[in-house]
Amino acid sequence: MENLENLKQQILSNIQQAPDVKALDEIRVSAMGKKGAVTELMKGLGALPQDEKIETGKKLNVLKQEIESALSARKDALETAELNQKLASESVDVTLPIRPENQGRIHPVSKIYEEVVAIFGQMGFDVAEGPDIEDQFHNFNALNMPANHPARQMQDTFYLPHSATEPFDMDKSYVIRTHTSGMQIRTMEAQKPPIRIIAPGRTYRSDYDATHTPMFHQVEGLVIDKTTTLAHLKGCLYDFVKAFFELDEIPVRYRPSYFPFTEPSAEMDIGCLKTKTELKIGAGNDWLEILGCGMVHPNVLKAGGIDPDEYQGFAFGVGLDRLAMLKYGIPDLRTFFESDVRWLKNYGFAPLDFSSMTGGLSNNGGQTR
Ligand code: 2NM
Repeated sequence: MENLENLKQQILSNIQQAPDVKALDEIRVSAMGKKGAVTELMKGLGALPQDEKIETGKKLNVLKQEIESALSARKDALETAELNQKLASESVDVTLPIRPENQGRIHPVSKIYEEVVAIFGQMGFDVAEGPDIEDQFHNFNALNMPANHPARQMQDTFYLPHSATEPFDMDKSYVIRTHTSGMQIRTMEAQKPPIRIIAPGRTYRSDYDATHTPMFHQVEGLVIDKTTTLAHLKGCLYDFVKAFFELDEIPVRYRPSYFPFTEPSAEMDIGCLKTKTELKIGAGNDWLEILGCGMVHPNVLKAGGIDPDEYQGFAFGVGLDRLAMLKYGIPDLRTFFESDVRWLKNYGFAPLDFSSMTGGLSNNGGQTR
């Protein structure tokens, strides 16, 4: 039985030295497989005399158990080592600074939002943010648009069911706001003049083409005091466009217009030069519509709980997405909301370049956007 001891030493030593799980399995087969060394010895038992058969059989069984436990211990050790190696090679050092080319980007609309808030913030406006879901009073009635008012049909409104159990009734239903004007009403309800706020946010209308998306962004403004006039409106909006386009002078003009919530109402254009390939703002013989505005209608003041004989004010509304297209030369509005990271890499902004009136509005920290 010296042979058996040698065989055991040989197999156990092979097991100890197996470099990986695959080699270990080959050792197992060569010892315990159908034609393995130990299996062959088991087969040979039958030819032995009875007493030797029992003796050798016991030894072989002990040997098999020893081999099996050595195999299993080695397998555990190899698997643990493999896993550790894999974990080590795939580990990420989260404390490393990010590569600039992999850094996230700020969406152009977010950038414009910050810019507009910075400009009006410096003029002393507060920011009023509110719900995307509005009741009909704040979205329409209070804005001088009673039920059946033609302007209510003009707007391609998205209606929400008022109740899951009652039959659908358009006049009782909620809407997702078609403009942020509801916030102007909420502000009038909540505080006494003087009021000086902007209401930025998401707005929704059922419309989709190169210049319209069903969700878009707006900033509306409202100023109310005892002596607020159209001259204040003009001065405020002129300062805004100059600051926004970062120009010392811009030609502007006001065209008469119509909104149910203002009287008189106007649209503001800025001077520009349109060529086949370029749009240059602040010079040239062309005009570009930039925003809508007017003096708040007495009915709107009344709806907000403000006495129109004592107070008056101006309001305006501007589309942020359109401003982003103009300022940063982005041709198709639909691409704004496709969540394409390549688009964002091209048109987005570095995260830490905050817009401010002193630090630079569209400043990019020297990085290309
Ligand atoms: C615009 C154009 C003109 C506007 C009016 C009001 C309110 F609530 F004060 F009456 N909010 N926003 C307004 C006025 C909005 O958007 C093109």
